[in-house]
Amino acid sequence: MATSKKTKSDAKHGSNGHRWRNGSAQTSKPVANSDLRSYSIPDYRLEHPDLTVRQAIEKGKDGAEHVRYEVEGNLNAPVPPIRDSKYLDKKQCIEIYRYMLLNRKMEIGLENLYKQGKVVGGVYFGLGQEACSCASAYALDKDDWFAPMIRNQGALLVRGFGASDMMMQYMAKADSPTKGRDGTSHFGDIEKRNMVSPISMLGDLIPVLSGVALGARLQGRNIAALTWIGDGGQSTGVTYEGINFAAVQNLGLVLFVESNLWAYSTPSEMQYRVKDLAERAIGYGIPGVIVDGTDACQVYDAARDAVERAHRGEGPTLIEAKMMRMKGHAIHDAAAYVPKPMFEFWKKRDPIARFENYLVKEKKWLTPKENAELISDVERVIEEEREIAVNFPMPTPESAEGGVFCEDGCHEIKPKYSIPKVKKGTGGFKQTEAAVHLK
Ligand SMILES: Cc1ncc(C[n+]2csc(CCOP(=O)(O)OP(=O)(O)O)c2C)c(N)n1
Ligand SMILES: [Mg+2]
Repeated sequence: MATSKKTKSDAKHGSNGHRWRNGSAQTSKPVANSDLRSYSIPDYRLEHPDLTVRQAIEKGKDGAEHVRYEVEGNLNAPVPPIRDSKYLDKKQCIEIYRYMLLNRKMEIGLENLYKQGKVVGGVYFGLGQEACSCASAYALDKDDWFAPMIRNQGALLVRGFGASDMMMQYMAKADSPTKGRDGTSHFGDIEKRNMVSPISMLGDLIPVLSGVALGARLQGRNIAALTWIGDGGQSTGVTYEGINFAAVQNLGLVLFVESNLWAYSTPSEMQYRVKDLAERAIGYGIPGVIVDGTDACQVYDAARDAVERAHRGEGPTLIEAKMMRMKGHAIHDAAAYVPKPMFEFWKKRDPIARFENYLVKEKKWLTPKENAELISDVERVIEEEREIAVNFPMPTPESAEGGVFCEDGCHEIKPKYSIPKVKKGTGGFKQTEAAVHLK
């Protein structure tokens, strides 16, 4: 139970006001048992890392104060096994593994293109988050919708984009999804792949995806609308508004909170005080689930359950995926502020290495030879896609004047599923009684 006593650990971690995430520094009056409510947040993880990051302030030789982060906890904990999926069979697991490899190798390719000076702007990576991006998107049905964030390039591969699309986009080539008008990930595909373009303002995709689910419902369909938000981005007001809207309207929003421990250089300890972000679901009145974001089977199962809830018209689900952002914010950020032992801890939990071990050694669903062939096939595909992308021309200067203003039918919005049904007689409004005034 909570206590008002100052504990030893409070004093020790006082430098940034951080206290352990168990509310131990709060005071509360005793409450009668009948007043207590209980909620449950299913936690699929087979491991609960107990690492804590704290801020330390040091004085340099020049007398100036420098901020640095330290990590505490059991850094030598054994790596947990992959949890068997309730749903995935051998073929599906291998397919997800292949997408994760494509995701990883495409991003290595992008990093190389950047270093060769071929990329216009920056490059973002989802290193360490491939299971979260790929296995969640894999759980969608064809008619479902999704909207990726910067770390979810793997989801685009799952939904049918080629690595060359992303490569051309970063190089601003003429045949890129935005025809060279954007150098990063701001593109969608509402025609074929049901993909809403990423919005840079963190959290804004959540109400948009809720709106997509509402639009589909007005056309007679309950669909799942999947998007992701970071552990930093979930602090925004629009996140609350979007989830709450989906909650009260019972819309099929499937929201992955990517708890990757950092938001730029801010550790999650300085973003929120709840122990787990899935607890926020209680406040919204919707189900919340915790998964190990480095375990593709757990990610898939939680996503699939949420997708099926959405299809049944039962409303949104918040899934917190715990993992670590294994690179800096983008290519310009060396992440020097991250304590090295944290990288070492999470490197041992590499989602691809663990899934490989699961498929080859534990399940024996792939022989070492088949695995080596699969990896070299992925490398061949990425190399071919890279060649296509690199050799494609840049847009012609004249093309800049096209696609700026609307031309006839240039972005006609048609109902995707059917014409919305509007009840007769709902066009006007009834004269109601005057408002009630309490005296
Ligand atoms: C509303 C808003 N505030 C700030 C930013 C600038 N910004 C872009 S990414 C980022 C950090 C995001 O961290 P997190 O949400 O944890 O996602 P991660 O990068 O870890 O995947 C910030 C502050 C923004 N894009 N939108
Ligand atoms: Mg983050």
